[in-house]
Amino acid sequence: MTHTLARRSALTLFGALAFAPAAARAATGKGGAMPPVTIYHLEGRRSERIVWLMEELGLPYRLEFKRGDLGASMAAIRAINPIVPMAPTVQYGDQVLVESGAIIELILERHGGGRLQPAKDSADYPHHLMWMHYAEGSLAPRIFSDYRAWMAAPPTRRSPLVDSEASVQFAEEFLGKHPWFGGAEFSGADIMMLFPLNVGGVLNIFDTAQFPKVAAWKAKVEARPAYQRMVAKARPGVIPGNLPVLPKAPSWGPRK
Ligand SMILES: N[C@@H](CCC(=O)N[C@@H](CS)C(=O)NCC(=O)O)C(=O)O
Repeated sequence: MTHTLARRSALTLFGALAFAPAAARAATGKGGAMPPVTIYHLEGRRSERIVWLMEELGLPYRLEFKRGDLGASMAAIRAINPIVPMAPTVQYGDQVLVESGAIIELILERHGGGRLQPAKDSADYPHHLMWMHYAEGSLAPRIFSDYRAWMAAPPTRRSPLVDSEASVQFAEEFLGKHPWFGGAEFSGADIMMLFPLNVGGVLNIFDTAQFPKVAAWKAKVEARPAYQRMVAKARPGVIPGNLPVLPKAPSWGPRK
């Protein structure tokens, strides 16, 4: 009890609390009433995924961050998640959760009412599930490890291992055959895939000009009203603490 009160008063120190318009409504889904959800957020980071998801579903949430101040936003995360203070950290009822993919799956399974994921027995479901996991399991780690390698010393030949460029090429080829990472319909997989594809392009870890289908898909998802609402609430100004951009996007050409 004391702990809860202390936490609550600490949170009131943070200026940028935002509430979804639907917050007053009871949240129900397949799994019944949703417990209170607080999204601990860093602007421009992966926590945007959860805000976007909740906006797509019209579910209530409390958004916790200090505008333009990564240190203060991080302090709020650390207060409830001191060992792995990561964004997103989500308070779901009395549980503290990390891993954006798992949080998205949880919300969809329990409160999505069948929205934003293909039917389990459909041909699209395996694709949806693969991209849900590919985003953080394969793509993001390669983007960030290649970024670190190129910042330290640009390699002179292509690694025989699967690199960022090949990881994006795989996505490009899928989008040549399907409109969304969820298959025929927009799904949670599209929400998962945007962050690494955005970061990789912005930081010049791959050359966006080589991937026109990814570029067209990105324009389509960013035009969604729920995405725009997320931007207005969760990224209201300049993104603080951006990493330095690589001078030139490495390009080895398509992996055969
Ligand atoms: N796989 C995790 C990654 C979370 C993560 O690393 N988030 C970054 C922000 S985009 C973070 O909190 N970095 C702070 C740090 O690693 O200290 C997820 O998808 O939620």
